[in-house]
Amino acid sequence: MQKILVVDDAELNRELLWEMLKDEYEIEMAENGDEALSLLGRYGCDLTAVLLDLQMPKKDGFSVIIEMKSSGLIKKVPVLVISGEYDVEVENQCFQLGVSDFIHKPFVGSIVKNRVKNTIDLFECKNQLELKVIEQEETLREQDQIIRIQEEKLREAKEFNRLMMEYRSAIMEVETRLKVLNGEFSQEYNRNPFESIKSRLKSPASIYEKMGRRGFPVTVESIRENLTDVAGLRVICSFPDDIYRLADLFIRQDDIILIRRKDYISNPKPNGYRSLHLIVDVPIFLSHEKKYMKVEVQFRTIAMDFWASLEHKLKYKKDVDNTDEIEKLLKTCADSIEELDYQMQEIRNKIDREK
Ligand code: 0O2
Repeated sequence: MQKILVVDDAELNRELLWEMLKDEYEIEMAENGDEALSLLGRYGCDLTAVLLDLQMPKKDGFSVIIEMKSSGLIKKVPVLVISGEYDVEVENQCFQLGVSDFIHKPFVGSIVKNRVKNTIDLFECKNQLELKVIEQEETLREQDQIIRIQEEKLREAKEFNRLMMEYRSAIMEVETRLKVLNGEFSQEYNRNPFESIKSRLKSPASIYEKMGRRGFPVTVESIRENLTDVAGLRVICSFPDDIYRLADLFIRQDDIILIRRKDYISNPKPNGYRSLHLIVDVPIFLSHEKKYMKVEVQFRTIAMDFWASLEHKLKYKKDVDNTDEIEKLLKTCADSIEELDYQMQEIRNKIDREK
């Protein structure tokens, strides 16, 4: 049963209302404002309605209404004022404070019942509507947030894809320049300084991993600034001297900016790794601008490349036993490869001289 609170200083009125409403509601009674407030404090929102007389000794009905308004309870529990007279000003004041309706004396059973029931129903409808509006506002806020996140992701993806397009263009630029040099050599000296070119664009997962490992934020600007090997080319030459000749001709081109040169051929890594690495800034020509992109170009002989591929596999294979022994064997192979590369180069020189 729904619980209602009847507040009236006149016992007769309380009895009358109790008689009229007892079959439909569980009724709490108070005979003044103080008692009413203490019952409101005890039951709060468990009350379905409050029937409240205005004129009472000690604390009057107005004070109860004002306290219910300031605690916000008047928005949760409807108040029907029991009034003996029609006073427009008083009624307006009550409505402004949040009172839901008036029941005028003398009480007529059917009118009281209907007023209370209608007020409770209307109030519940109003509350449910308000709740729906709050829920919809929350849903809208969440959807707005999702849309903003998606917009941001899309924007980032667009910028990232553009960056990748620029790196791809830089790879094409370098590849073309090296192929032009190869073509010229083939024409002029009847030989090719390089056998093949491999290129690769670093995968998003590798980019993400490397940026994280180095503690850089993963943004387009930061990738552009901090990574030098998103665009990578590997130039496979037949002889060591071709490597230096080709690399020199390439970096002497007047719009290529050399950022770093690491010569692991004259200064091999302790494991035996040999290659010449160039980090360069290469211009690419876009519809509205010329942009410099960082590219890593590795030069190595066929034999060095064969060695590096095998060694790279070992590095990333966690389940290989006897790594010490394999590393020693690889080092020995690397040294033999160097010897072999220079011997082959010597043979080629001899052939050239014979010619
Ligand atoms: P991956 O998977 O080939 O891309 P950097 O990483 O370039 O900023 P680092 O390591 O000082 O800094 O540059 P370095 O020494 O020039 O190495 C760059 C790349 O050269 C490596 O890239 C390898 O491709 C290759 N490399 C260098 N050392 C070795 C080696 O001992 N063995 C083999 N097989 N390759 C080597 P990543 O990013 O390490 O690997």
